[in-house]
Amino acid sequence: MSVDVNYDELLERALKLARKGTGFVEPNPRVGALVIKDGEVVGEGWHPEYRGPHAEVVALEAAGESARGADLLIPLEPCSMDGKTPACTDAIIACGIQRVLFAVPDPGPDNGGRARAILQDAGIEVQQLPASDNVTASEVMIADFATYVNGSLPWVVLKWAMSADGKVATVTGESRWISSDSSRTEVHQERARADVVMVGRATVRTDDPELTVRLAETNGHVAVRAVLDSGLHLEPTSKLVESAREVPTWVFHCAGSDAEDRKAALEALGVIVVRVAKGDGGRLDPAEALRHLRAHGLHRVLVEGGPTVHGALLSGGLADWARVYVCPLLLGGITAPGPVAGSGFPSLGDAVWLTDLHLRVVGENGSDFVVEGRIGNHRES
Ligand code: AOF
Ligand code: ZN
Repeated sequence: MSVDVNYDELLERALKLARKGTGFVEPNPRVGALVIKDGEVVGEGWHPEYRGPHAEVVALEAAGESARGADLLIPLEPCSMDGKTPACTDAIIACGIQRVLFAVPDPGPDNGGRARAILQDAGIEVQQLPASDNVTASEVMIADFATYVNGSLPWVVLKWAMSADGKVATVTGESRWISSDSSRTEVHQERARADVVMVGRATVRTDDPELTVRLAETNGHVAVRAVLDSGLHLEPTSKLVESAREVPTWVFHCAGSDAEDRKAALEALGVIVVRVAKGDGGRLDPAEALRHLRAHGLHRVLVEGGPTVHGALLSGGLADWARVYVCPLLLGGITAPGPVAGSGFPSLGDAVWLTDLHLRVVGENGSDFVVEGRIGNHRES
């Protein structure tokens, strides 16, 4: 049966699905996929989260037996190498897809341009969709990923919880339980998704956090815990150090030879100590610490404070995404800290803006608000 199918409209639908992964999949690309048979969508899916299944696989599973002889439409060329998940080309071939239509070639050095030959060898027709507004929208959708795969830094997510008057602690420094139980569960899910959970040394001193996943499924994944500690003064009695043999714990510092004893003491307890160069104000250069993480295959970093670390990462242009929990309480006090320290951005023209904004309410009773978005330099027009 020959049916007139508007693939550009279907691409728009795939992009809409892809957008559902925003904030959860990066630095991987947002991808949506449709399985189409006789002009009807018989399966659809999207890449739901970092380390989760690729969109193609979700859509093919949704289609089940109907995938045999069907078209698969995706904004991005399918992957053809085993990575965090098996190659999608294998799944496409195994399901009996007849034709693959995609909008944009993969911009990465591993997968870029490989799928066509593999699929064609298996007797599958491959078509790149002709230029259109939705093809351009597909390019925009994967632009961050394209920059990312060819760069050397990990994707950095800043997360904080603050009162409705913008404070992360009271005037006396109490800070632990500002957000609701539901928000805390979300944070554990975010830790389970991250390759690295990072804090500054001041946060270890004040909160003594464990930074492990206790309120969410991990599927066996364990994130590295990283501490930025310019002077290498991390307390050997902190929970992080005490559990360093069970959970990988890395400390970045830029101290000199006077830190040798402290370094040896931490290493004896199982901490990985990494020296990086000095940056602004005699503190460690956070870019070097981040590059070190990426060089070790760690791509998604969740930063859980405190204000000094947030300030340093924002000033250095090193933060990509902010997830802010706004909680319905007021803490007051001019000296109560806000979430971002450092020297600030002197004029409104220098402000850092969040774009691609997402707003939601967390918890069944609507206890906290989440404001999240891409950290950029310009106001979204
Ligand atoms: C995704 N989600 O839905 C699709 C992707 O990081 P890996 O090993 O899971 O694989 C990343 C590669 O897979 C990368 O080249 C990307 O363009 C391709 N497709 N990635 O994260 C998806 N379809
Ligand atoms: Zn894939």
